[in-house]
Amino acid sequence: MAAEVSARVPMITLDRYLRSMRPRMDARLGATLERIAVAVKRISNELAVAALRGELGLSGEVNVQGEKVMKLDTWSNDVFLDSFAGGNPICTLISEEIEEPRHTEALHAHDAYALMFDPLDGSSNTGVNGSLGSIFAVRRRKRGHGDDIADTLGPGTDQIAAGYALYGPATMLVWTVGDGVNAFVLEREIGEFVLWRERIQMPARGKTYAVNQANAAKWHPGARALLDRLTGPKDKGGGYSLRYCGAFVGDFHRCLIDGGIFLYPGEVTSGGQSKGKLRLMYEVAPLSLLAEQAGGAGSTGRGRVLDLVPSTIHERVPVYVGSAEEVALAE
Ligand code: AFP
Repeated sequence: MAAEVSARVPMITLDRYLRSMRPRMDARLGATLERIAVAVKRISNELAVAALRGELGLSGEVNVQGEKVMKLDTWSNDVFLDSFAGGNPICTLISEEIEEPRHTEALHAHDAYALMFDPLDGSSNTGVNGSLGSIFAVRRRKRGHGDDIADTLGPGTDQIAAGYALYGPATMLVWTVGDGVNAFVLEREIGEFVLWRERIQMPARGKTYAVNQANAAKWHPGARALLDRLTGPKDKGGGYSLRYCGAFVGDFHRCLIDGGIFLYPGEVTSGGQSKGKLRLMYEVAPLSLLAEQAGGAGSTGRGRVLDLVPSTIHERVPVYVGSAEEVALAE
């Protein structure tokens, strides 16, 4: 009896997909996504063997945010920096792990880009083989290149691309260039990202919420009221289940596929301000763009995330992101 052929035909690889988008998309943006894909493959491979190579644990450094840096944070950051060391079209790199932006000269000022990224999101999960991610966004340098980056500090609507890698049982690359959200899975046998779903639509409502509930006593009362509502009786709009993995990417991905909400409310300070933990430019704004592109929403609790203008590259904000209904309820 003839052997069954189980390979999926056709297999749409990332480069093939990007080539098919060329009439609609700037080729340099496509090249940027391909370079990100290579960085993600390198990180994915390293994460798979890091425990055996003794690469887990703290590096002994503290980053610009005052957080203890894991060895794999530094390594993943170096992979991203290395992938874009040649400049063109990316002439500015902004990372969670470096205080100041890195610049190279752009060959073409009219399409010089800035890339902002969190190279290893959820890095406290490294020691327990939990979900991890990388998050990125691309913005156009409106004034060409140079170290005055005021032109990249616009609202999140300025992002021309955003996405994330999820290092879970499978490595996924999920991205948008402002025309829907597409997800690719790393097919390890051929070493290529292969299309899994295109134009993903987030359910308008989900059944789960993701939050570090242990912080509830420090939140704004409005955030606690939201929690009461989500955990209250089903016939009063509650009945949600809690799912929290400690990596923004992992929790967001669940919302993207199954619906629901991720929230990291601000802590109320002595001055009455709501102080967020997650970073606007390379965590909250990119995932909010993906949420909107998939029919969901991203809010600070007081307004649309994508309308927020950062005052610094490492600014932190409260966030409520996910299905449209739950985010509207949060607001
Ligand atoms: P790192 O990227 O520094 O590892 O931080 C993880 C994170 O920013 C985000 O991915 C999680 O959702 C959130 O922090 C977890 O924070 P808590 O540990 O306070 O719940």
